Amino acid sequence: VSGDGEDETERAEAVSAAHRFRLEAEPDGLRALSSGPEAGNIHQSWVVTCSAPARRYLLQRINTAVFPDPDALMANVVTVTEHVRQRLAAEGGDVERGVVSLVATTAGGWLWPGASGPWRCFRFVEDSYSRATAVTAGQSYGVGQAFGRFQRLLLDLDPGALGVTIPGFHDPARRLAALERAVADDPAARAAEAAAEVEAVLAHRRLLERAERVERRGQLRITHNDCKVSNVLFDGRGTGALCVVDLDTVMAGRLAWDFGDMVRSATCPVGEDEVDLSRVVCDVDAFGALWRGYMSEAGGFVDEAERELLGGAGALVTFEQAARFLADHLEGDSYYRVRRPNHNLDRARTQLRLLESILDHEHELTSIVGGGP
Ligand code: GN1
Ligand code: MG
Repeated sequence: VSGDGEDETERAEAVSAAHRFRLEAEPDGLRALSSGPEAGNIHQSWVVTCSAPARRYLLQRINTAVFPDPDALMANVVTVTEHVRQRLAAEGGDVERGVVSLVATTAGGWLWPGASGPWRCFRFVEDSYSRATAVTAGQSYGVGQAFGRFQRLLLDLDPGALGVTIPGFHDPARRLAALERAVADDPAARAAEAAAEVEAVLAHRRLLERAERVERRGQLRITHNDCKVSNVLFDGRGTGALCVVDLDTVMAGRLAWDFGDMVRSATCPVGEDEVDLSRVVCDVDAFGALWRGYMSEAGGFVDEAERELLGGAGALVTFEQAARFLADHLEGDSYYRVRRPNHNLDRARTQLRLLESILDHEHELTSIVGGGP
């Protein structure tokens, strides 16, 4: 049975793909993830179910417009998941559910070349769930803890061991230049209509100084680079976070980009798609919980220079994300999946509102962290 938003050709390809991986049983169910926190904005994902024995898998068709080198992408995912698994085993952690694991193709690789793009497959992390937003202090704590742990488990992997899957990924100056280019070229004829939002983003240009500071003072580590709430799996058997997912942008980077993304995502009770801007606020208590959760894992390795950059990181990454959504709107929605007209414009407005709220509270945030913006 086709679910919501499924396309027949896509589905047929997904069915073929399901048979190209070494599943532990015959697949008998297939469902597209087209909405909800698991769906993501980039790849197309499907859940494959088997009943004898009961197993679930996550099948994904990689978006090669965003990730032009899927082999290099998979090499990173393999390196990272193997390293995290070893580290978890060494410290008596949950090897089964504390890290995602890939399933090989019947040919022995990690990708099956479908007609519309390369496919990969993960084992489903059982009794786990993802959330679009963190609405309790415990959930914000869990987000900080999960990404902090992930960084900690990768401390002894050489950043040079990973390829660059997207060059200049966290680089607000580059993102702002792309926005200005999109305004000038105006390929979808939307610039006039979005002039107020463009102006609002450009008005925060001074935040670029923070980006320079992050690059200059923060040491190069392995970071996740997409630290949003929906990339954390929570434990369905108990409370708290289990692990992080979406390892496509794990690369050498600075802690401030990760922590800033956590602030952007885990201190606001509503998500990026919210249209009621009155609900878009940065909650200082949620920030406090996020910080405590993060430091419960990262307290042992964050150095003084890095720590000073974290209080101002939320505003910086929210600014960067506003520029990215707005540029994509002006470019005709070629990057992020959209589900309605002006979706990326709405997302940019939400980020702008959140940015204002973070800046309003920045005094309180920096006093929790120590250091300045
Ligand atoms: C994308 O893949 P997904 O949906 O988890 C994006 C992130 C953005 C995020 C905003 C490779 O993440 O950088 O912050 O959307 N990933 C990529 O929701 O661009
Ligand atoms: Mg994701």
